[in-house]
Amino acid sequence: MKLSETFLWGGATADFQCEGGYLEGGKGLCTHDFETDGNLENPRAVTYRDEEGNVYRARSSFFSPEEIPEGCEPCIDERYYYPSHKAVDFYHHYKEDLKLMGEMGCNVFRFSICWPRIYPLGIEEEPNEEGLRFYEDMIDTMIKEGMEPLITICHDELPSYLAETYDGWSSRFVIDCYLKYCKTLFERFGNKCRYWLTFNELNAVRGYVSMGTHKCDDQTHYQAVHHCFLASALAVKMGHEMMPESMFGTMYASSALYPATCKPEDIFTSMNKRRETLFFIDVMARGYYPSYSKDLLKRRNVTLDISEEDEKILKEGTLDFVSFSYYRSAIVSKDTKMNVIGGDTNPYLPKTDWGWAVDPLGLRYVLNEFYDRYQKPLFIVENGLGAVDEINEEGEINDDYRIDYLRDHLREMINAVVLDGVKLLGYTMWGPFDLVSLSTGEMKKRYGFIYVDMDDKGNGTLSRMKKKSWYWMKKVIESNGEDLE
Ligand code: BGP
Repeated sequence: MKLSETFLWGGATADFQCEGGYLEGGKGLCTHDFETDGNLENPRAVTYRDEEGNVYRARSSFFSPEEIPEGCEPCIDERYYYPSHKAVDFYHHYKEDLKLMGEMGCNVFRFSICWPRIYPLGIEEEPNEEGLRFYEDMIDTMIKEGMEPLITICHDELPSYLAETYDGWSSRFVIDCYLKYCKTLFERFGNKCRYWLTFNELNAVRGYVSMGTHKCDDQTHYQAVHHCFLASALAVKMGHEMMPESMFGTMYASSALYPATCKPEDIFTSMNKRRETLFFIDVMARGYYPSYSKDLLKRRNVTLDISEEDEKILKEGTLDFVSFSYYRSAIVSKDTKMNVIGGDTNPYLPKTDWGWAVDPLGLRYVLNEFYDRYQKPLFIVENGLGAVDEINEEGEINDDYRIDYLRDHLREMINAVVLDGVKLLGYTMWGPFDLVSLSTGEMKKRYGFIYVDMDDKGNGTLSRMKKKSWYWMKKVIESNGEDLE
């Protein structure tokens, strides 16, 4: 039951969920900087102002966001709390955090670069040197601590100027801005980084915060997604030319999807729903729009503007590996209403405090599904348990529930590799140190091996502390997955 000696073990983060320092180092505003906190009952929202100066909120949940009406502009209003502004201050704590990761034995670290730290507005001729220096030092630090970088070029965000001025990815012009940004990263970090992800979870995001589009309708969304497909393919092609050893992926929000019953209608619907989400990775991994997408787009009344040149671009820039997040699974029946990802609750599975079904076998299921489908190496770039952690009287955090979750998932991951023959490059656990939740904006939904002293409103000392799971994971990595007990 052995993983290969070159297997990569590490953690994964996103800039706006951990960095903070939102106006430091010459950084421009990012779409996430307008997003308030929230919780399960009160979703996160973007604050925006109308022409008379009145402030409103638009739900910015990445599954089903609300639009920002014409003539209104996103704004920052002092009555609200915006988690990305401070996050967990990784901007000033990265040396300490990376040291703790290195000490744990990690040999890879996934992080995203904040686009407006490099191009504050997105349209400048020259990049912001201070932003480049920040990431350069961070990369050098992780290499010194024994980790190789895995860079997400664009994690659900963009410079807000591109959103305000060009309506984000709905404009083809943003492809050029993205490519200029990629070229800068490849020139500067290409000799230190092998693995790159062009985007994060295109199959789950929509609307202003992630795509920079003010409208959220299907026509706007799928055209914007098409522009992301082109940007990804062009970046892959350029990356291969500039860095022959490089390998490119895109992060796909997985989650296993099962038919709710053995009724043929449920099974057929579940296959169709699965395709609606796999569509995003199908185009980027295979290099063309699959035949079923004609019907998928027709049902949504979407007519895409795709040229022959676009089709050629998609073919020439396919991904080298398929990377994905896996947290949960869901079921689908003929009557299920779902918005791309999601589905109904499986009565056979336990749930987390945030209602996510816990399904370790589902990880083995999707690993097999993706390897069969794409025949490309895979990379699990997010997995983990969001839970409330309590500090006991001895000042420790005994997060056995997290250890159980990870152990069960890692066991199935190893089964998929060793028994089923899936080719897997590595595993990066989501949020190795506690950070802000993407979906709810809370701090109390913690994933980390390392506790960060901070609450939902940003109060706390920001000090870091190892949880029990840190010691457990260290043993797992040391034994290359053989010691899971
Ligand atoms: C993924 C995102 C991450 C992350 C994770 C956990 O979809 O790529 O950014 O946050 O989900 O989700 P949450 O933070 O909502 O618990």
